[in-house]
Amino acid sequence: MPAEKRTDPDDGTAYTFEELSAFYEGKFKKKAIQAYWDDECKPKKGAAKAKAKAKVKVQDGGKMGSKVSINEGSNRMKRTESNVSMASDHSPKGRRDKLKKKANQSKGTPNEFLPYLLNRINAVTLTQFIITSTKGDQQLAMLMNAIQHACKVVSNAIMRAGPEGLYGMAGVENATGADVKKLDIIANDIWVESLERCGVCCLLVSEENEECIIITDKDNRGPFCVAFDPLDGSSNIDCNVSVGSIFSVYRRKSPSDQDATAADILRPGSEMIAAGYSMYGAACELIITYGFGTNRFALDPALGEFLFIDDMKMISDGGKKIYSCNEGNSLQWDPPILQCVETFKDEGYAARYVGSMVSDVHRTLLYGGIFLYPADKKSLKGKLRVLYEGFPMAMITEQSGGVASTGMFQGKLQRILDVIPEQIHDRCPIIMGAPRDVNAVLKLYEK
Ligand code: AHM
Ligand code: MG
Repeated sequence: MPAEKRTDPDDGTAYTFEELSAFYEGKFKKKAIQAYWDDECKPKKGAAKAKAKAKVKVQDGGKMGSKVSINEGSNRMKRTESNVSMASDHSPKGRRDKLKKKANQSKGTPNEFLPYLLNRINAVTLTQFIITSTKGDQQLAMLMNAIQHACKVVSNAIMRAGPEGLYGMAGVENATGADVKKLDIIANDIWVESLERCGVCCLLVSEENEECIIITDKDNRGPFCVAFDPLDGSSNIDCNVSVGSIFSVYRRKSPSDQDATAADILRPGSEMIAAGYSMYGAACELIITYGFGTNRFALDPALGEFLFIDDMKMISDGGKKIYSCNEGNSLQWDPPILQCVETFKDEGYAARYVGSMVSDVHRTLLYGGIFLYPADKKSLKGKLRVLYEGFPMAMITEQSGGVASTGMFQGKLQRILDVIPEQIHDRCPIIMGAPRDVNAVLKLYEK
């Protein structure tokens, strides 16, 4: 026998008790739904209506600022506007709040679909962010778009690496003497091709190329010099552990009618106009700074778009107590580094080390603590490269509220961004993260 149906006066449709319960589940108490059914789903009037309303549960009231009520008006879900705070600026966060408010006021969308709207349609895409944040500088917008495109293509190559036979060594060495993997070469081709084709670069420096790539075609170049590590964390590529791409951007100083030279990029990190990194992890993320804070985006694979997540701000008290370094090198370290790591251990710090700079710094920015790749007795300049590892990560760390120092380097304690590289593949020691922890290391050096 078919189950009995009763007409819900809200929309004039007949429902079984199960259907009605499923619909109102989570919005009303079970008892209220049963009473409503037993009462033949009659519209509530006067005192009865007030009683029914009292049973109504405010749905998501604080967060979204909206209410649903049973038998109020002709809509199944009627929202009443309440105060929703809205940022007045045009930051991605402010824009998202604005869109949230708009979605909240929309008459037609049932509340249960709002999360879908907020996360997808109303999310600020990286493309929108690039257009607004570059403030009419079309060339910079072209560049940032080429960078986001390169990151998407590299991310896709990494995801397909297993089935397509892209793991393993390529059988050559790169500019800094490291063994090159197949994916290193693919990622480099993707970055070089994307940046050359966008038409706004005049000089590129890649970890994989010994010399600068100078763009000589005057009709297909622009003011930007870009240094990048197309796939950082090579040792992790073949075991599917997070790797990344890192980049820094300078505006050339030499006249635009001449070919750019290495001097256009051998400048302190403080002169960069933008920097960022992409992390190819369980999710693909892209972190960007123009020197006015740091913005974090995640790639939505279904849409093929990076969507804004949040501003990146380090936890003010230093966050989690984590130290991150390759302790296998400790026999080569100088006394202050040895001592600080021992102190961290004494103070109950946890050790975390992925071995991919992007992942280790990303975690440090989000959770707190300190990341170190210091100089040692064997490598007086450390391991990591200034232009496409140290500088961009230092700019992002500082813009997120952290500190980025070389420690004792070339006879003095230096801010990483003040280093002046002499060669495009120069290296420098790296100590970066929460002020609480980096300053503790610097104090040991000062002693
Ligand atoms: P790579 O650019 O050849 O991949 O080397 C850089 C990487 C960094 O991502 C990471 O912080 C460091 O090398 C790890 O080095 P180690 O294996 O000596 O700990
Ligand atoms: Mg690298």
